[in-house]
Amino acid sequence: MIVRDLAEAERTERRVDSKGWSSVRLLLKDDGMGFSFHITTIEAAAELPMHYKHHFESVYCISGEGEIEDLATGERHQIRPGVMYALNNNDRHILRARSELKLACVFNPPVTGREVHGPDGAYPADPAADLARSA
Ligand code: 9YT
Repeated sequence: MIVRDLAEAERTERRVDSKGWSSVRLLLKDDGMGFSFHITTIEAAAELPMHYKHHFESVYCISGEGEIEDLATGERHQIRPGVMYALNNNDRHILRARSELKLACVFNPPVTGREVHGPDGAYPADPAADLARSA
């Protein structure tokens, strides 16, 4: 069994800060669960274009208000506590925070540690995960 405390994890390398967001990665690839699990904070007024080309992500809103725009269709969905979105098509999107957002996020394949977005809005592919898929 794995038990971790968010407040403790926040004081370790599990906390990753980037422009407009920070994330505490409570579960990572090396935990062997097949997914990673993060508690992410998006700053109020942040506008984040993202495109997880190599990962599926599912996001549950714990607190705060914002919206997600699907860049393929232009559709905008309101984000508020209780709402979940899943990027099941590696969807290109923009996340806008009207107030600070607290989100619980799951990535498959799991992120390995310190990933932040590249200029294309993606996290790098895990070469080991690619090998496993093609085997
Ligand atoms: C919602 C989202 O994707 N925010 C960026 C950070 C990401 N959730 C992460 O790495 O935890």
